[in-house]
Amino acid sequence: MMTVSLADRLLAGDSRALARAISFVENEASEGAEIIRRIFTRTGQAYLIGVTGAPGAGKSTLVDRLTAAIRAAGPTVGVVAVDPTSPFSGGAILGDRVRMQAHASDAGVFIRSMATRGHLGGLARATSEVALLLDASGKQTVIIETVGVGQDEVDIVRTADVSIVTLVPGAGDEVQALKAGIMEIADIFVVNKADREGVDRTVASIESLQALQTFGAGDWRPPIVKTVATTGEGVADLLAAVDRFRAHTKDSLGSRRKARAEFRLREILSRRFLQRVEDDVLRPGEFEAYLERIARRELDPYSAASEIMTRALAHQAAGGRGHGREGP
Ligand SMILES: Nc1nc2c(ncn2[C@@H]2O[C@H](COP(=O)(O)OP(=O)(O)OP(=O)(O)O)[C@@H](O)[C@H]2O)c(=O)[nH]1
Ligand SMILES: [Mg+2]
Repeated sequence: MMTVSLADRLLAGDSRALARAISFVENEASEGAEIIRRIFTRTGQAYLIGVTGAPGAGKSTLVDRLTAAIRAAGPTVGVVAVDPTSPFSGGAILGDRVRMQAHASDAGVFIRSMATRGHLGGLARATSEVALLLDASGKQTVIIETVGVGQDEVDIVRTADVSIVTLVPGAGDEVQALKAGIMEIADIFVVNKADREGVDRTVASIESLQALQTFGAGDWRPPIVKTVATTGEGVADLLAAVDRFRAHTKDSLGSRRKARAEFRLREILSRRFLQRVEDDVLRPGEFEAYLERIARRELDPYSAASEIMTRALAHQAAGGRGHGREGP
């Protein structure tokens, strides 16, 4: 089968095979799932760095600098970025071209931007699967850049081996607004655009939120690193913070990866289960009919779910024949 040789070439570090496999995953083609199946047991070698933050915070610029700094230290780097089609980056394609140029002569770097299209859940899955492909292809560090808006993307970053949250000066209100989310996911804070006014106020507002948290003796207290991504200032400090975090969490990496496994498995299971229900258990149009009844308040969603579950189990017990009990 074609995916066998593609997977083999990818595992051998062939970057054209990698690019091809990424396209399958991105397009949600069946070959993508097949390749993931083939390579999965060979993954888990790469250290996964998640970078999130508001649109235009300078994440891509920072990731480029970080990539260069990591390469200078030795390890190979794969980057998967969810670049929204924003006025900052000019969209994924342009973003890719500009970014690849900076590392064009370096075979140890592979950068891929994912276009934001379709549903976010699918994008989050595709992003984490591309990270797997980069890992399988031998990239020792994999950086995932996402815009921290959707829950799915936050989940992806949360389950990286280290999560970097990028803020910018003058984002005091933003810190407040995001506080529940970011305080929970940040292992390292970056205040980028430190060449701008208000850096210290932003640092202080993060610190005041940290003051409300309780840190035990051996607990990691997320450091706050000031950077100017455009010049590279502070990037060495950021890399040092990543290395310190990595050393600090050496023993708990397993539980972090288990959380990632849980996210992955639950996501696949619920998607598959739903697909199965829609394809095999319900007749065409029936799912829609449930939705309409719920919208009209004739049926509550809990009862609808119970009914569908019961029908799915009956369908299973009957050896997968027919459409369960007669529908609504
Ligand atoms: N002054 C200043 N500008 C910066 C700095 N870092 C990035 N920028 C600029 O900010 C703009 C956005 O940078 P990006 O790296 O594309 O930001 P991003 O967070 O990846 O943006 P999206 O992916 O579109 O959300 C660009 O014009 C950068 O040149 C910085 O440290 N200082
Ligand atoms: Mg970007």
